[in-house]
Amino acid sequence: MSNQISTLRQEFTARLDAVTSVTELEEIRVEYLGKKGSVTGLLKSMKDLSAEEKKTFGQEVNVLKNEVTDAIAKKTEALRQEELEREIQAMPEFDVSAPPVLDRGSFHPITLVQRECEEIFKSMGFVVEDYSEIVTDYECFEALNIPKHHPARDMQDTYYLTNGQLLKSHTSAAQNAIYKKYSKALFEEGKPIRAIFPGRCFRNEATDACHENTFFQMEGVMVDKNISISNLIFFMKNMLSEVFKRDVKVRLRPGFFPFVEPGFELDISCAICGGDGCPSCKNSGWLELCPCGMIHPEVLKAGGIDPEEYTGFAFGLGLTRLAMMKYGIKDIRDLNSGSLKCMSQFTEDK
Ligand code: FA5
Repeated sequence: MSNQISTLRQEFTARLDAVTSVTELEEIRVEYLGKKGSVTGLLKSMKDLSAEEKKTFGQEVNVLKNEVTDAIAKKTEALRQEELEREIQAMPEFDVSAPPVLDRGSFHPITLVQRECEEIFKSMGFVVEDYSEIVTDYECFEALNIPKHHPARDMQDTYYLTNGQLLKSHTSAAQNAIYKKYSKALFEEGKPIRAIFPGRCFRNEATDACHENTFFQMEGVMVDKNISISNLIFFMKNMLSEVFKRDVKVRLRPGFFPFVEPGFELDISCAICGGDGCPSCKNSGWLELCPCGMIHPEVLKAGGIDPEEYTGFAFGLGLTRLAMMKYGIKDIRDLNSGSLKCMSQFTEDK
């Protein structure tokens, strides 16, 4: 019995030394440790032995089994390392002066849509503002009539820093700063506040074909004397027909946001399915694109503007969704994929 074990051990050691590839090694593993393997065979043969023999022989076979298992694991690691080194040796040396593989880069579809919207709003007298991605709770919620523990916060759970600041969940977080920045010119020179502020937003979101945890919005506000809902509808219609260069089907329905009164949801007929329903629009045929409304008096007050004298509208355009609709991108997650194959299709000289 012991002879059988030492013969097998010698034979295995010789076979292992001769192995040169992971594939060969796998064959050996099956030959020795597989269901019909030699070591497994020895274990099976124990059933015919006496209790005393089983004890000593069993121990010896188990020692052999462990040796074989360890030796195969070590050899696997060594072979993998050798293969890696061979691959590294075979790699061409990196040449900094070599011409780029791609002829040229391309703008991201969101950048293209953002720039287009900026041009349209600039032509209507709006200024373009930039704002921080990290904001305070006051800017993101309190100044927008969303006090602590307000249920509207649930819809916009975001990522918090240890100092209490947060990654902004919507571009509305810049509204307060914009009112404060431009109200002097409004009061002293009668210049209406007309500003758009595109930006990246973050939400703790379960992602799907039309929801991302990182996406872009473009906020717009206009404040002056006698601003009404008609002004809001006029600007929205103009912007959409300019972006799509054709008539697009939109619908306006009531929507609740604590920072506007009244508030609306502006939906666009899904350009992917033509309104029939698909995963990109959650099978409804419509995609929520641009909620909007008349700025709530409390929000104007927080921005230092008297709501008795001035009124205004605000909108929060979903830029990422607009890019999807404009370019027929079925899944929003492709936009953050970093895939050149996907993104380079949108190359435009801008
Ligand atoms: C807001 O964020 C409000 N701040 C918009 C607003 C501004 C209302 C001013 C009134 C006045 P909402 O959560 O619905 O609202 O988001 C606005 C738009 O951003 C949506 O219609 C959609 O187009 C886009 N959006 C929202 N969440 C996501 C997401 N997870 N992924 C991609 N786009 C999103």
